[in-house]
Amino acid sequence: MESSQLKLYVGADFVSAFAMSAFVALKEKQLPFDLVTIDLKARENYQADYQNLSMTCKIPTLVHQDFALSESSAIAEYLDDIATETRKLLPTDIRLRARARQLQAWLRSDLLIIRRERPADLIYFGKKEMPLSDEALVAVDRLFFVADRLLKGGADHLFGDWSIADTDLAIMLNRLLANGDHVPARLAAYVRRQWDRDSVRGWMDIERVAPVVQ
Ligand SMILES: N[C@@H](CCC(=O)N[C@@H](CS)C(=O)NCC(=O)O)C(=O)O
Repeated sequence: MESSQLKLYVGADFVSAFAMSAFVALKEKQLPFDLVTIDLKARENYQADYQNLSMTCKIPTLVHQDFALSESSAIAEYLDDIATETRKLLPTDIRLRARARQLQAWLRSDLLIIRRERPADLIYFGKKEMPLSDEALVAVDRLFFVADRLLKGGADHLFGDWSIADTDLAIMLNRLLANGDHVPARLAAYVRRQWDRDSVRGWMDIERVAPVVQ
């Protein structure tokens, strides 16, 4: 495919879990792309130019030639559709692919309390001293149950070969692990394996400026 016109719009702070997922997807597909930053604090994402691209005013947005697409999981599916010659981001087996989509949808629509109490920026800029609330602990238990059920004993990945759902799950688990919260050893090892991937290292290696604490 002709990928020279791929652009990925991400937040200028490079902390969004969704931007990371789209970035990792492009890297795993080995597609060259330009990274374009949007200053979310300056509300650049609400300016007309970006709204016209994204519709939703959210990052990430992928631009491919004259087509713009937001929503990180939709971006991964689109990349699999346009670049068939490189590694698949989602499993090829119909049921495993459905399961991967189930997990992706759940991670994006539920567990908001974990996202609130353990925001992704702590992965880069240090810990939150606040203990998890009782409500968050219930969500954490459910997260561990789902992860434990899907990650078969001894398996490196959720669905046989690596898939983008591995990155999405590892990001959610790393909100806890990076903060020093308890994560079962097997799941902690899984997160570290995911963090060892070149695609994830590529994201982690981006230079970030820590926010000024007021
Ligand atoms: N479900 C979307 C979530 C995207 C999202 O919430 N992006 C946040 C950054 S983490 C954003 O653009 N926030 C800016 C704003 O709402 O003003 C996805 O998976 O891409």
